[in-house]
Amino acid sequence: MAKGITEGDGGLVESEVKKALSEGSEPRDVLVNGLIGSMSVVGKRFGAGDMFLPEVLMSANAMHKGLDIVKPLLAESGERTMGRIVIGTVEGDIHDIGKRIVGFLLVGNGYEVVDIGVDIKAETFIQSVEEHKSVEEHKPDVLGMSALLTTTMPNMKQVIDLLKEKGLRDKVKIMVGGAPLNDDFAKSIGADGFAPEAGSAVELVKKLIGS
Ligand code: B1M
Repeated sequence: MAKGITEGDGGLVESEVKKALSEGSEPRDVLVNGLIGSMSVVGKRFGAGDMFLPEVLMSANAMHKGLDIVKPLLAESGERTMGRIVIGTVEGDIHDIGKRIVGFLLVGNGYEVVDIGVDIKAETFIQSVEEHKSVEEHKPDVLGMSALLTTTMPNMKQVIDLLKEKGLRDKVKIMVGGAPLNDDFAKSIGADGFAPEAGSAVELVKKLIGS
């Protein structure tokens, strides 16, 4: 799996994921230790200048081949809907791997997840919270925002400020995440919580909506 992801070979990732599952590995284990673990190697190499953007993109695409297999299995293991989470990556930011993983784990833990995509404008996040005015009628218990760029982090505050302006802030809990964020930043923008990785995002949601 690691070889497939680091070399951007989606076919290899797909066959290794299937093999691991058929040999009895748990979908969550394949996700966390196989796919996420391998992608973090790519992240480190990219950060160290040992990999370049086109290669990283190929790795990301290869990882998605594995995610697509694991996602429905995580969904199956969820027993019931414990709450609805709308999740998206903020405006100007197209990173979606981490956000998708957070979504998959939430689904696997019984939550309904509506992933509204990447490069999402503040107004679109707001529409998802407004009752009866939602673009897709998905009024959430938790609004999750992801940002991977220091330059797009401030766009999270824009969303929260707009919610306040429209008198909607108390209608939804807000969770933020993404590698450049931390607790202090989350507090400073008025979010209800920050999750450093997908597992803690599930725990945070449980805490926020008491489920
Ligand atoms: Co980009 N990129 N990238 N990139 N990229 C980073 C983030 C960067 C740190 C790389 C570096 O320089 N070392 C850097 C940001 C620097 C900064 O702002 N400080 C960077 C840059 C600069 C850029 C571009 C500007 C590069 C360019 O064009 N010159 C460009 C920006 C495009 C844009 O968004 N407008 C860009 C583009 C890309 C690709 C398209 C090539 C690709 C994204 C593909 C995709 O997502 N479909 C990409 C990738 C893959 C990366 C790295 C290598 C890996 C990110 C990733 O997927 N990690 C990244 C370097 C790195 O992280 N070391 C980098 C794996 C993922 C599982 O982890 O996303 O952290 P992560 O998610 C975790 C947690 O953060 C948390 O849980 C997840 C799972 O545990 N989490 C949440 C995330 N969201 C959450 C939401 C929550 C809760 C938890 O609640 C709502």
